[in-house]
Amino acid sequence: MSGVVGSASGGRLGAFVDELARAGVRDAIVCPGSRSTPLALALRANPRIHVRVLIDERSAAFFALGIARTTRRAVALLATSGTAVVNFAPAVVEASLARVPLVVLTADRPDELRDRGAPQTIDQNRLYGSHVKWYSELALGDEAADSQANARFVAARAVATALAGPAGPVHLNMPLGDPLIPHGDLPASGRDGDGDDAPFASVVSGRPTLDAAQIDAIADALAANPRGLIVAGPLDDPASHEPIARIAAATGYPVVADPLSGMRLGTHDRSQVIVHGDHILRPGSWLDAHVPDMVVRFGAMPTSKWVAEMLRTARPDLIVFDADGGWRESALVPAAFVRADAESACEIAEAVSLRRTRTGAAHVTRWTRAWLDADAAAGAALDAWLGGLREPFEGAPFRILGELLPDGSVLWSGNSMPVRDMDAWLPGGDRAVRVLANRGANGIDGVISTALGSAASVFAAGSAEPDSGRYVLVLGDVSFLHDVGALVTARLHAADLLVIAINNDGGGIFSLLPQGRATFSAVGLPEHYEELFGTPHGIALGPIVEAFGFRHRAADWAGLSAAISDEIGRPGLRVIELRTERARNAQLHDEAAAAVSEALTALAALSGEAAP
Ligand SMILES: Cc1ncc(C[n+]2csc(CCOP(=O)(O)OP(=O)(O)O)c2C)c(N)n1
Ligand SMILES: [Mg+2]
Repeated sequence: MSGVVGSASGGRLGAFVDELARAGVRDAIVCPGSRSTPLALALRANPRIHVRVLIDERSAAFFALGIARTTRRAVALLATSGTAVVNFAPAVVEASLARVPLVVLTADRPDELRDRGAPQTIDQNRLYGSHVKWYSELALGDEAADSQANARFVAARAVATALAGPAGPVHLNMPLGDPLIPHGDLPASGRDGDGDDAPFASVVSGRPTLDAAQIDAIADALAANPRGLIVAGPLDDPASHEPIARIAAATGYPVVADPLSGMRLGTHDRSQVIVHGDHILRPGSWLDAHVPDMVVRFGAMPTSKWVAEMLRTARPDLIVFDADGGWRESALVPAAFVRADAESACEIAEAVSLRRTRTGAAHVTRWTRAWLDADAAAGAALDAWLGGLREPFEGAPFRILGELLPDGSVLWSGNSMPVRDMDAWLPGGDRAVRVLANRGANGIDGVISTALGSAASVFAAGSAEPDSGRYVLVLGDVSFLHDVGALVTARLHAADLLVIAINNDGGGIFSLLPQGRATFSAVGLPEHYEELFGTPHGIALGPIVEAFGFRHRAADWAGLSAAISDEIGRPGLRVIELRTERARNAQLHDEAAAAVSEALTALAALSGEAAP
């Protein structure tokens, strides 16, 4: 056995890390610490794993999440014992709910030093609770001859478990005894130098498929309901584009496409894609005349609250496709969950197509056209309204980016208003733009760190997508300040990321929610609105960004498009700041919604009853 690291045996640690690499891990984010030394060295010694060292575990974990999201590979994440481990928690939770594969490695004290007042020792046992798919302790201090095999087995299982659908985080807590520093060589990178690349343990598993009778039953239901709708929610899976488009084509169902569904932008068939679902599904005379009898959902629950609202009031027959066995249906209406992969979904489309051809039914019906007309009318109303605007509007960056982003770009949105504005304003198009957000737990934390990790993975081996190197993030000021530590992360690991910060001096979303300022005024407590929700901070972003050595640029309304166009594709981290005003922003959102509502009402009056 070549190479020894401390008493914890480099052979076993080397084997463990080598097996991570054999299972496909290419990136490791390492946070410095003493207890984790042997693992840090073992990761660093493996030539197939790109190690990045970040000092803030909270930011580091989101950075790892960003890489894993972007490359669709499991990323290893290492921290020393103590509170360092707890700082991973927000990103672990997001990874769990957003189905992102992370292998979390936490160094711990050996058993005899736990719960005895030893320094930097906390209870790390199952620390992330139900938010990880698998937890195990891996003690590598045992000198037994077969423990290399065990180390490899655990590494293989950790990566396979993180990747298996639904993907998610796994946690290995690793007690490491003294001495922690290496004596002798660093761990060997191969399995005792034999050059063999085969994983020690691997998984062979079947596709989730349906039999002919199951396909027929679903096809019968779809063919019998011409007034149907496909709702494509957040789903970052290029393999889903074709089945969704094919089911749409076969049924005539319009596809209400969440910006995070991947269906809005790309080269797939978008002929039935509805971009302005967030506007069209709002209560009104148009929707009253177009209530669907059947809804087929793909992906997570959509960003727009109006979809769930529609499901609750219309109670259509609901079919939810989720090959990974999820139960995501928060509208609480009766639903059938279909565990079918893309190929089975295409077979369903084929079966529906046959039925419609047999009965002579058209595929694109009056119903389909009515939705497409509404989408066009909503788009035209929004463009006309925006075109006449002489003051900054928070939705505008997404309209601009939809036009400007080239093939292979990645667009990230922060939570709160940016993701909602993206839903309302990001247009469709044929450029392959990947659109992402941390919508697992909708946190406003770690947003910049995640996008930095995503942008840094341009350099990672094996990125699954064509990559233009154009990474853009749009987020709010509170989210920016929450993750200001990401600027340290950006100093340590350069990434080409354009950040567009919408600075409305606080949480603008609350002005649009029921606890908005008007409600507080109505009960005579207007000052508490600002204190509890508005949270004005008066902090200028420019000096902060510049203090870390990055480029900051304030954009006025007239120059916004030119500023974005100018900054897209430049190297390094850049921040464009757009100043807006929260109360005025709420009014502008109402105005835009009214413009669409007016256009849709006119359309409803014109077309009358929209029978298929
Ligand atoms: C970690 C976390 N803390 C708190 C919240 C609750 N929250 C949702 S939106 C928001 C305000 C966000 O403000 P900003 O980022 O400026 O976006 P804006 O609302 O102005 O668009 C807060 C505090 C959250 N979602 N996540
Ligand atoms: Mg804000």
